[in-house]
Amino acid sequence: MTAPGTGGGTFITFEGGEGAGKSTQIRRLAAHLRAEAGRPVLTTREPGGSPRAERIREALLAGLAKPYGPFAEALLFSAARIDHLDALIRPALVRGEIVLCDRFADSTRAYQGAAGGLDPEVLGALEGVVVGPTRPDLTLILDCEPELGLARARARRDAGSDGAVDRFEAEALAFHARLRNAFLAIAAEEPARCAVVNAALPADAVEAAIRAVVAERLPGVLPAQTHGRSDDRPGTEHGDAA
Ligand code: Z5A
Repeated sequence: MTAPGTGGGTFITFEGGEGAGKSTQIRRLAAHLRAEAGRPVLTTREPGGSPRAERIREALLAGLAKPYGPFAEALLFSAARIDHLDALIRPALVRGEIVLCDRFADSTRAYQGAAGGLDPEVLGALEGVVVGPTRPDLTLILDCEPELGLARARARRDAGSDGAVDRFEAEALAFHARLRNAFLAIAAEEPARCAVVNAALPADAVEAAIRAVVAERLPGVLPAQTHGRSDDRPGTEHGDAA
């Protein structure tokens, strides 16, 4: 069940477009797993996760690499990923923990590859070098219309203190449509690893769907009888980056 390169741990990634609900659902699944799975759960995110990778995140989301093109951006995302894997993800997996990561290598394929125009062969080679054997056991692709995700992200921004639109959110709708198709294509190419979840549904329904997928695909992780919704309380096992 556990993928090679993940030690004794379990590596689950969340992917999808902006505002699809990845952060929301990671919090909910983490709370549930902490209550039910009996193993430590680490939540983290990309770009970022480790202190050095978080510094690269700031530069990327501020758009500092954009003028250099998608290959330079892919290299910077990769540099952040190397540190994140070495400093946080691999040690946690070796300790036997469940790692829930908000975005991972599929985001590079979708954003810098399919939507950004970078050659898939170049990206594939880069991913092989950067990720090596540490592949996710399960990737949940949260899918919804880009208009809906962007509206959610906008509403969250309007309601909060952070009014900044980041480098990727500012792209045209056609870019976000290409992204959606790219994530769906990844799921179609790798059905054993990926599961598409309808993220347009209310958050409780999305949570129930995710629990069902986790129970079915990773039966050793989540007891099958505990599908239902959690109370969304945040976990406290680690200083969560996501
Ligand atoms: N990027 C890249 O280009 N290449 C790479 O290799 C990697 C990343 C790793 C990271 O931004 C950016 O980096 C990202 C891709 C690029 N592009 N952008 N922008 P980020 O981490 O800041 O943002 P994000 O990953 O796109 O996440 P997000 O915008 O924060 O969205 P989310 O986590 O999917 O959604 P959320 O925060 O859970 O929910 C958004 C709002 O909707 C919030 O108010 C929720 O309460 C609400 N919500 C959530 N679910 C629902 C449902 N089901 N119904 C109604 N409302 C909901």
